[in-house]
Amino acid sequence: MNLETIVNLELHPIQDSSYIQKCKDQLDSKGALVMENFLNSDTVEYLQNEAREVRPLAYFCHQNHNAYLLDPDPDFPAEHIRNLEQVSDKGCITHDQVPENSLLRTIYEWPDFRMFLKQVLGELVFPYADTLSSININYYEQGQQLGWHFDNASFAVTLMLQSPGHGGEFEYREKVRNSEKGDSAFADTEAVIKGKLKPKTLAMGDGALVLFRGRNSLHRVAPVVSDQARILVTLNFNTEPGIMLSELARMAFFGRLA
Ligand SMILES: O=C(O)CCC(=O)C(=O)O
Ligand SMILES: [Fe+2]
Repeated sequence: MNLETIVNLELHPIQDSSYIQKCKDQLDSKGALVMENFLNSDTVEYLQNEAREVRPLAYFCHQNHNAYLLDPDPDFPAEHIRNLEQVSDKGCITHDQVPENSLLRTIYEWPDFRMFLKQVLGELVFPYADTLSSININYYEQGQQLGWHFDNASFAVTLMLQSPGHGGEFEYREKVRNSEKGDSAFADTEAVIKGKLKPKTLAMGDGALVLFRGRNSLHRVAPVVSDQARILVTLNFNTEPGIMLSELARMAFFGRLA
């Protein structure tokens, strides 16, 4: 399979050092990089069909969590922003359920793509050592959402396969906290979640590749309103080899460990 026919290398010359630098500058200054039409339209159509075919295998989870993705802190009341519960519910197809010959695997394993990520992120990228976590297809169906949170991981790499008709926007506010300095930023976190500080919306069309730094940016996927699901692939990497996703996270998101 020729990668030139899968991704739009004319628009996104990911092997070109000046293009790589431009992407890095954008990610470093904005905390997010949206590469619209990264996938060619035939690839989008192929992957949408594939995602619809495997949809019956998806595990749908429903979780309550706080914005910090930590166990509740008993020093604060339940309604304090430290502990205030957010709701997340979505379906997920795991790496082992992605068809063997899927173009998602081709892209994920493509050495030039890995090299591009490594240079733009300034971090090493390795696949997960467990069988479930490297490539995930996520379905947000009518009424489903991802609650406000800060990521544990320092970066996320996603491919938008099908944007929802209504709702399902990716909303965020950059640099709310400084986790490296142990700053939880309760006041601003509460202001965003309670609607007093307005978030931005990150627009992403079908076929967009998105790089996002979510550790200090508060973000969510708003509830999907239309009956057209939001289908988004997460391409998951570690900065070290041999790492598995925690058992707690695998049970929560996939309903099984292997
Ligand atoms: O669905 C998305 O666009 C982002 C998902 C996300 O924020 C996450 O998985 O932590
Ligand atoms: Fe996130």
